[in-house]
Amino acid sequence: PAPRTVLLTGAAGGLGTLMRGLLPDYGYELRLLDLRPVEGEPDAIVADLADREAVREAVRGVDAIIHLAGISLEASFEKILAANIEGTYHLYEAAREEGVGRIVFASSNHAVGYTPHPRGDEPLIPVDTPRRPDTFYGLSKCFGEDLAQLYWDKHGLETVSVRIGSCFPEPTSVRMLSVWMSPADGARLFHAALTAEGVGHTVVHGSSDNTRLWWDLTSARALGYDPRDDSEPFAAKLVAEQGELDPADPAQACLGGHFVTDPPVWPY
Ligand code: NAI
Ligand code: 15L
Repeated sequence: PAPRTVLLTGAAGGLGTLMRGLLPDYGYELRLLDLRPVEGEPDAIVADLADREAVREAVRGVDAIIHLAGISLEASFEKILAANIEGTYHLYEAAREEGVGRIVFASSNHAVGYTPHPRGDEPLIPVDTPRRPDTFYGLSKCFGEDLAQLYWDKHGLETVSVRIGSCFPEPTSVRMLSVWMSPADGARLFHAALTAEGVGHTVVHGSSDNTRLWWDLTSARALGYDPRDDSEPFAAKLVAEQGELDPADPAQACLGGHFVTDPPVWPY
């Protein structure tokens, strides 16, 4: 049966807030969790993924989980380790112990951020492109995807890992024209990931059907995802302001954009 009660971790964050607004229209009852209180949601569970007891209680009785909680940008290895690596492990353990059947995992383009983006007629980036994390953050998403594979193979716990591009109300850079996922398409993709049958562990690219698309959406469409949006209406203004991407600039040549060149955060 299709999942009805869904735990949304990271519910206070940007994407969590967008999805809290959109997913109830698909018939889901959301249980919310975040480290921070969720505005306007007094019943939301305020807990750290480090707290295994709280995480186990939070997953008890839900049909599925959308796992968004964690550090969403580059940070020190220690912080990424606690929130994204250990935190995701705690969530998977809790889901296994409580018999939750499926997790939709918010992976990221930064798991493969060093992949050069296609130019001209070059082929789209396939979903099985080799891992090329561009940060400790991206590396934690590689870990999450591998954890998901392990829990499928060993425990029969299903996951759809969504390598999200940029999910914000509007694209704000020329790069984002290629990787943008409109919030409405995000909700469509999460709904497809929750309801498609027999996903095992499936990796999909998470974006709208953008004119300037860099990656292949075949595995997402195979779940039943039917994107409706395209960033192109935002293109003229952004290109006029920022210019077209310069492939000779390392910060503009790869899928991960400036994440590949941003100063390291490790604490030297
Ligand atoms: P965000 O930073 O706005 O939200 C993340 C939320 O997780 C925050 O509310 C934070 O309090 C919570 N959190 C952090 N550590 C936690 C912990 N230890 N225990 C419990 N909660 C904790 O990030 P955003 O943009 O909403 O992204 C959500 C997820 O989607 C993240 O996992 C991010 O890596 C992933 N993602 C988002 C993209 C986007 O375009 N928004 C692109 C690619 C991936
Ligand atoms: C991500 O993984 C981040 O969580 C988000 O804030 C954006 O930076 C996005 O990638 C992106 O690549 O634009």
